[in-house]
This record gives sequence, structure tokens and C-alpha cells, in this order.
Amino acid sequence: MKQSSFEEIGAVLRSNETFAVLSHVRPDGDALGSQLGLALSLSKLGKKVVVRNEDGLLEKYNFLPGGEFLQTPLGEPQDFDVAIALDTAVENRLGNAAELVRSAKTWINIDHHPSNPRYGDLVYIDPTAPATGQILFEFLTNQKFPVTPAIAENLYAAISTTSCSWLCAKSRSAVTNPSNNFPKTFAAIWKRAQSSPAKTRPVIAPENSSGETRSRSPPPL
Ligand SMILES: [Mn+2]
Repeated sequence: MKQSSFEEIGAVLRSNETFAVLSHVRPDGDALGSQLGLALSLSKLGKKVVVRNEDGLLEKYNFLPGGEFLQTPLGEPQDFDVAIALDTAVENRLGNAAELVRSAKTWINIDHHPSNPRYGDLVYIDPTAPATGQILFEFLTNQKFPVTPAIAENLYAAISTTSCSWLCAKSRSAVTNPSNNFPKTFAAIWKRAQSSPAKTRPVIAPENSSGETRSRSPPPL
């Protein structure tokens, strides 16, 4: 499937009413933060949104705003206008969550893994993005969809917990490649998330840390 534009995806989101937002089994911060960030934005627009992940919300991500949206166990098959797969390079990694929303009329696939075979009806793959959360922030901003502090918090968590090797490589390439907008986007999300109440700003341990916790630090500029 060819690359869709933000405009095309935005039009489909605006013109439909019921959504299932999915990501991969054994979710990481990018999967969960992306799911909740997009779901909260759609819900702000008055859409009916279900967030499903076969493994649910991992305990260490309990702090994510809107975490209670995440459905598990998954429940019965249900009809949706649109199903959205986030951060999921291979379709079968959507697990049981995908089987229960098979009847969705339109499938949207948004991801940053270069190996993604571009399944779905509308596809947006950006392998230069360090996280799916960054693509979503750019999309929501570009399409003037709601980005509340709670939404920014989720997208910030998505980016800041993405694997260090990937993030660091992207950060480095950002220094030498002026077209890489990672530092600017990360700073913008940080700023937006900062306006949320302090209690929703927790300490995040990077996925690959060896047990040591690090508090959030300002974005690299
Ligand atoms: Mn990811």
C-alpha cells in the first residue's frame, strides 16, 4: 500500500464515528503511549473509541493518563468503522485484539519500523521517526487534532521509553541531518506535557535501564 498523507488519514478519522485503537502484544512504552495518546485525542473530538491490547496495561505504565481506557480482557467481537494499528510491524503481533475487530471497514497502519510490510487501507510508515509517538504528535499537530497535556504526556512517554539504541542513533543523526525533526518535536511534546498537573508527571525508567530509575530530563537540544 502506498504512503497516505496526514490529510487523507485525518479525513478518515474526522468522517467516521467508532474506532478501535490497537498495538502489539507484549507492549512497550511506545505502543501503549501511542494507543492512549491517539485514543484520548479522538475521544476529545467526540468519537467512540475502544483501546485494546491483548496484554493490557503493564503495571509500570499505570501512570499513563487514560490508562483506564485500555480494555482487557478483550471482550466480544465488535463492529467498528475504523481499526488503527500503531507501532506494530507485523500484523499478527496485534494478537487476539485484531481478531475481535476484523469487521472494521477501514484499517489504518501507522508505524516507524522499516520492516513494516504496509498492511491496511491507509498506511503511514516513517522509518526516520524514533517512535510511533513522534509520528502521532506530528500528525495531531498537522491536522489540528486535540493535543491536551494528558495526550502529550502519553506521547512523551512513548518517545522517551523507546529503545535507547534507536533513540540515541536518531538523536545523533539529528545533529548531522537538519531534516531530522526529532529534537524539535521532542522539545515541543515536553513543553506541552509540562503544563499537566505535577502528580501526572512520574519518573520513567528507560526500557533498557538496568534497574536504575532516572527522572525525566529536559529534551536534548
Ligand atoms: Mn516503537
